[in-house]
Amino acid sequence: MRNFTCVHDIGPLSEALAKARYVKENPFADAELGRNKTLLMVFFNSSLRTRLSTQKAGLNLGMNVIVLDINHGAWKLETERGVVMDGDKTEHILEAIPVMGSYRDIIGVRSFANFESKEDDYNEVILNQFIKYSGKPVFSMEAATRHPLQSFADLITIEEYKKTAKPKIVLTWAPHPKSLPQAVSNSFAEWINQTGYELVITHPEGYELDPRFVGNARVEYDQDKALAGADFVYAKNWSAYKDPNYGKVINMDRSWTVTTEKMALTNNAYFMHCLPVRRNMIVSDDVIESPQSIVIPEAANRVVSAQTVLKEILLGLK
Ligand code: AN0
Ligand code: CP
Repeated sequence: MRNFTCVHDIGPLSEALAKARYVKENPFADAELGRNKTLLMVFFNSSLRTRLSTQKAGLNLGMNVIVLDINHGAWKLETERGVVMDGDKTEHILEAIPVMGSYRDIIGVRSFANFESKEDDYNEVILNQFIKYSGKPVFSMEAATRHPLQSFADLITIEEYKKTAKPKIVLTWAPHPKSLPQAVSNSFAEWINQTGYELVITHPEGYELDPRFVGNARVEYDQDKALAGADFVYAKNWSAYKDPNYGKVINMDRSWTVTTEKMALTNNAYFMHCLPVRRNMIVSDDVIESPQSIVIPEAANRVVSAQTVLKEILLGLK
């Protein structure tokens, strides 16, 4: 594997999950693989889990790790070609990317949708410039449309907790005061759609996701109906995808918050969320603190997904 930006880069999921299990059971088996190889992690946006788990994954593989926060300490970057740079941007991304490329062997990039142009966001303009101009393998640490390291960790977690061969998984929208990307939800749907598990996506009208990610999942506008019989409830907020409201919060209906009453409709489902989560907006204190909440093991599996991906990229360098 050279680049990792979506589910299709990892190969057959059964094999990827077997590799992840091996990594989880033998975290230091490949401590020589990354010797003298440098991992550079570039963040255009904040992070707690991705920052720590991906560094830990690189260190477990014996890599040297460098982290750069573009907006704290680096020069402000212009990303559009042809702009007269007489404003606050000091450096162009077209120089910055190959310079960064010259300092490392593998690069991870976090660059959220900025909601200024749906076309640029959905064409992954920033991530693709890294792929095109850095000359080195690139992996996504959440880009504009997907968060594949998260989805891989989510699926590893579902495999660990599922009680039936084909669990019912419900992705539910929940309210949030600020505009959030669709990336986590898009990506979750994209990965679960590859498994053959039952996927139901529920949200208020107006929050329809890009049909390319929804795929064959069932869309249900009644959250209670969607939750009936669920084995896993995956909560997430996202802003509107559909025009003319792209990137906007169009309602904050708190009747969509995942509460004990909502969880009672399910088949004693496990509760999942990628974190960070706003309590009592997305999920009640009671639900996130309940024994059915698996958000902490889910976050712990971020090391496993990152290490599995980095290992595959390192093997591809040989
Ligand atoms: C981000 C999002 O919704 O995409 C990152 C989640 C992993 N969340 C926030 O910005 C709060
Ligand atoms: N889930 C996740 O990616 O968290 P961070 O934004 O803290 O990295």
